[in-house]
Amino acid sequence: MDTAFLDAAELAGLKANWGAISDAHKELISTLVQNGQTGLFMDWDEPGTNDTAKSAFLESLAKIDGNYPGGLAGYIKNARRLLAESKEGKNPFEGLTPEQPEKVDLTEFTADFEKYEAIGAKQFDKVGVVLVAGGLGERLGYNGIKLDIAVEVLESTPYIKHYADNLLAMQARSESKRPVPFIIMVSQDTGPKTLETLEANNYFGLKKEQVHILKQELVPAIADNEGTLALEEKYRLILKPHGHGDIHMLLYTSGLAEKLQGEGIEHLMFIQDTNGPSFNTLPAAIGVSVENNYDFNSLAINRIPGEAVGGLTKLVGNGKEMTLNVEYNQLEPLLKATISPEGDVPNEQGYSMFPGNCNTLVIRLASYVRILNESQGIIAEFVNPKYTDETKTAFKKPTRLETMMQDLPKLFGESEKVGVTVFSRMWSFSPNKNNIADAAAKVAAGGPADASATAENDFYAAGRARLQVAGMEVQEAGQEMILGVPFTLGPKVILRPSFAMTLAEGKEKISGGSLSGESTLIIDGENIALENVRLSGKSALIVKACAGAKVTVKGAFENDGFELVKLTEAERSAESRVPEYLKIRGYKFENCGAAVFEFDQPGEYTVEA
Ligand code: UGB
Repeated sequence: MDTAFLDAAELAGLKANWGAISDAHKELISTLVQNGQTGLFMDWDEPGTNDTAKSAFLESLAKIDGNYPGGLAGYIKNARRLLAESKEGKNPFEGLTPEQPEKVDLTEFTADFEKYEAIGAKQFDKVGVVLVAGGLGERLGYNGIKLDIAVEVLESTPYIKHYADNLLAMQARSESKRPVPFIIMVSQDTGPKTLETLEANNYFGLKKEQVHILKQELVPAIADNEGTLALEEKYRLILKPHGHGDIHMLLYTSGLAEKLQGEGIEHLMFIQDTNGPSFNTLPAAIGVSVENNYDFNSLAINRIPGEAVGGLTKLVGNGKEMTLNVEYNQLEPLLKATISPEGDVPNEQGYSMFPGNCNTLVIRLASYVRILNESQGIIAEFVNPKYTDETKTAFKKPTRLETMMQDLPKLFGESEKVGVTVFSRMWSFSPNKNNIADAAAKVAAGGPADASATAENDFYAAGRARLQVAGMEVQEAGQEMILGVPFTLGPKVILRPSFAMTLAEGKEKISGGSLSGESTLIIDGENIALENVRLSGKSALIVKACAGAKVTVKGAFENDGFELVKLTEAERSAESRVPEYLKIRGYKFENCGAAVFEFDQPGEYTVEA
């Protein structure tokens, strides 16, 4: 190794410490200096002063170097290229015009919908689920991990349990009964608590071996257009998150994508941490991918103009076309520059011109593995520096490279097929992302709240929809505003995935019956049949049956059910001991006498009111 660089005056301190540095670290320092990073090693203290901080610093550099394909030198090279393009003001969509992507419209529960569900349901043992859960959810302002938040508060089911229940239901329905691989991406912010939750709850009934935890690492912040890595203080880098696109890199570097392919998995479904309805869409979305030969299937909703979800477009021009998500901050400028001088305005139906990205993705594993091998899993990094002025020579604060998981198709060629499947909103997309105050402001501005209360609302709405499709009469109650966020009072319906994963299953198990506007129905168990079940007023019925317990439920039930109770200001305050998952929605339910029937032994039972 050429160590002539050590003779520079500002590296005298480093030179004095050189003898105590390992060969691997020496090599890395030399590479970094060659890549313009002398600043990282300037003014080192004499040996004997701050030695622990020096070794920790070198260890952290080595760790980051090892985690990023191409190492730190690769990261710096990519940063310089992207920063130069950003300085130039290069328009990423130069020469491209947005058109409608290839779409399958499943916003209605038609025969087509059921056809796709039937195809998808046959694939349950060929699907893996990938959950990206490395984000802290700053917009929500929740103190723990988002996976621990309850998706509904009648039984307070955390998101992670709801997802695990769906995996168990998929397994129970597949011929092979093979465990569905569950890949969870965590970060240093979310990793320890995610593991703690899984361990404390016995992996929610999943086998430990089917759960694969991948940890995304932070990346170094960049101080200037030359790609100089930024220091927090001497011997400490500033580190920042690299975005949800890290999942691709981790599935590549861990070898997991290839391993799962070898084990017969054909599709991966990628979901976000707090989008409860994702699994409603899984059977039909897989069916669409299979039937239409999609390598990449983006699940979408009819987007409201201005909504903070990307727009899915087919970009045509420069002799090519590709279907891509145009992120919400880039959509308006693109539309103005091309097809809509007025920008992101509503169409005749009141929707944005392009479907909105739910960031639920179904990817065909064979094409995915090939793309990962070609790209080392580094998917379309971008940089978004905030410059101090229009000369674009300095940043307001250090920036970093980022990636988004929905950008994978940027690496596709002509032979890869990308499509979009549009679902109704309550069925597919109701993320829990905003705190009450921000949610109320969004509602006041005419947009969706994407908050805890609306996520719970839609959870029940999807249950109601399944009952209606099965022929039950369901009266919908009015809405109540809770701290500026709308909540539909009922009926509150939870049909656990153990009971039904497809519409056809619901139809098989439910005949007739009616639910009044404020009633509650919770059904959990594969072999439960509802025969003309009627709930009036606020009545609530809860039936749970273990595997092997066959239960027929009939008749009219009457009781005082559940009461919605709004939290007082004192209860919502930081000092109050009310659980945080209730504070972030502003209400709770009180059980005033729900009828509960639980069967934990196999057998045949009838419940009759
Ligand atoms: N996430 C990670 O796992 N790691 C990270 O470094 C960052 C996030 P956000 P975002 O559904 O409303 C996306 O922050 O990025 C996980 C789409 O880009 O909630 O602003 C995190 O834990 C956008 O097109 O969302 O926007 C969470 O599970 C639109 O679809 C997930 O990534 C939007 O989501 C999303 O992170 C939306």
